[in-house]
Amino acid sequence: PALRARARRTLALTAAQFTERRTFPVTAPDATEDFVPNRTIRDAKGREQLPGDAVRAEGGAATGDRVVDQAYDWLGATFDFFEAAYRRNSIDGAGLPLVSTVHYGKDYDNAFWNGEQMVYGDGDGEVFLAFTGPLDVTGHELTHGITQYTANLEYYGQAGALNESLSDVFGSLIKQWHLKQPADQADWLIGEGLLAEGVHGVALRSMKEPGTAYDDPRLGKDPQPGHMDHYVRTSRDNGGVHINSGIPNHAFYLAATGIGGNAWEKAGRVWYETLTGGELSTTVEFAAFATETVKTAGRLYGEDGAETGAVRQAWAGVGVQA
Ligand code: ASN
Ligand code: ZN
Repeated sequence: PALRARARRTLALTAAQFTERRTFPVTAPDATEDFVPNRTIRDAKGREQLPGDAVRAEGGAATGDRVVDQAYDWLGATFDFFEAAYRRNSIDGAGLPLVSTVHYGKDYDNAFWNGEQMVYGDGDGEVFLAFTGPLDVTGHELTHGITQYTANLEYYGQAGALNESLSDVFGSLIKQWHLKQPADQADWLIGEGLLAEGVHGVALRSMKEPGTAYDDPRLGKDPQPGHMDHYVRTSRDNGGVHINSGIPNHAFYLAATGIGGNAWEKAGRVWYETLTGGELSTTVEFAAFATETVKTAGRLYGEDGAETGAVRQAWAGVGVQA
């Protein structure tokens, strides 16, 4: 895959590739403007020390360590998605090198963006499998980097829940794009395949039905609301950033399925331009974010456009006044 990706980027496009690229309507195909990722995978070898030893650089051969190679491939898929769908060149829009450290800690049950790079635990094998497995988890963490370089949303309360939701939105869109699934065929799950066998659940979160992803003695029940009526006021989890993100997550699901077609094309573009457009305050709350998505949709598709109507309805559907 590395070789193929390199060849595609450095050689002139064939007619078939030209056509393939044309399926993304956002930019004119231009081989000379192709962006190229610069990935490094590092290995913490079971310690909680960053950044760890470099084990695979851009263009390097597969290592045979499934976790290393998966991290490399999913970084590539995520980079390719932002280029193809929104013509974005990496996390900062200017080709920032992508660094991921794997095998972080022992039985470490999480993955995160630390402000500079992505970090993945192997999971404990009892509740969680390796966090490098699901593509949307990599998409989620890398999107935290994009948010940091753009709207820089405070990681607390409603702004934090929006920060979390944007990572879920683009994490899911990357997976949908990779699988070529239109909105009505996608599972809208985050972290499907991450839960070990025997855990009663399907994923970490569900954008389609927040609150239904798992219910297991070891994990508790998925705490996400999908409507403002069930907004959770808590000081835990940075004011519920991974909890109340269910509300804007579900709004995105409603907008994307209301519009129809491929979610990354229209609904995704509205959310992407809202995130990167420079109009959001770092402490923006749900209502102001919703208003901004409606403005963005109006600009892209017309104030009376069906797409804009779907965005308005989506926020109304989760009890947020846009
Ligand atoms: N996986 C989590 C996230 O990206 C880690 C965290 O809460 N910082 O949101
Ligand atoms: Zn997150």
